[in-house]
Amino acid sequence: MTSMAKTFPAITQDLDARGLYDLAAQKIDLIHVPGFCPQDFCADLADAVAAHQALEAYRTQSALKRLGMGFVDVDGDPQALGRYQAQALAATRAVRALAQSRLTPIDHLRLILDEVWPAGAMIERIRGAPAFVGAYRVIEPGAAMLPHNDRLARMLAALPAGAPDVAPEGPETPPDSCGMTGQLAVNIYLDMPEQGGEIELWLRHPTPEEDARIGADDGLSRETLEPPKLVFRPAIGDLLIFNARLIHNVAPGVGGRRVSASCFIGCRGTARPLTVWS
Ligand SMILES: O=C(O)CCC(=O)C(=O)O
Ligand SMILES: [Fe+2]
Repeated sequence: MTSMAKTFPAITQDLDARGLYDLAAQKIDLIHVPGFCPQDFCADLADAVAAHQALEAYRTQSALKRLGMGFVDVDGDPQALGRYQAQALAATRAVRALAQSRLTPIDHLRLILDEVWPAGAMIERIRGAPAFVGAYRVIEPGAAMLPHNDRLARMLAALPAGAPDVAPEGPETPPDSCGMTGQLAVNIYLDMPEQGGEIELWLRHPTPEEDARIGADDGLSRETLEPPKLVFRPAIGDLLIFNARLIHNVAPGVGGRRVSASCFIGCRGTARPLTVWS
């Protein structure tokens, strides 16, 4: 039998269990669903998010503004964890209210995950309380982000010890301290700048030293890294899912704002539900 070489880049348009599993297992590089959110709805939501009074800068990366406190903003601070947990469900519902009873792209995704994954999908519980899901980001033109990866176990480890989040389980890769074998990042693009704003994927894990630096400094200096392996420019309305544990970045935009709806997906193997949080 001849072995099939992995084509590069390996991008699927199928939002199904196989694609999600393969993305977590690094067998494919990207899930790309063109036109996931209708154009008119993207425009309405992008305007509503950008005009929202609660839109504020990320504590960790001030070049970004967001609606809804992401767990990244807890940043090892138990008081911030308390705020995150206290606001989680109200913030999830406040963002939903912007859609004026249309199904938000994040809610739509959550339904699909529950429908396609063998064990369904649910909200991640962080220290015993439901997480916030569905952060909206606005990146102004020229704003630079730092290459980074996203790993819930690293963020939880920055907090003082507490109850374990879930029992470890999962067959594909050794489960980490929160039982996860994979973390995926979801982004749905509601507005894109005229140029730039690409997602840059290095398609490799950070080294242990790089992972520690990301935890401390929120990202790596670009000069220390090789060029990204895959650069992808989404169109308005597209949904992208990539492996969040691998190094990634957003290229600065030119000529306009970049607005996206985002969340993470946690994978603990096919026998356990997927989980979602922001
Ligand atoms: O906005 C994007 O395209 C990706 C942002 C990001 O770093 C993430 O979703 O983890
Ligand atoms: Fe990220």
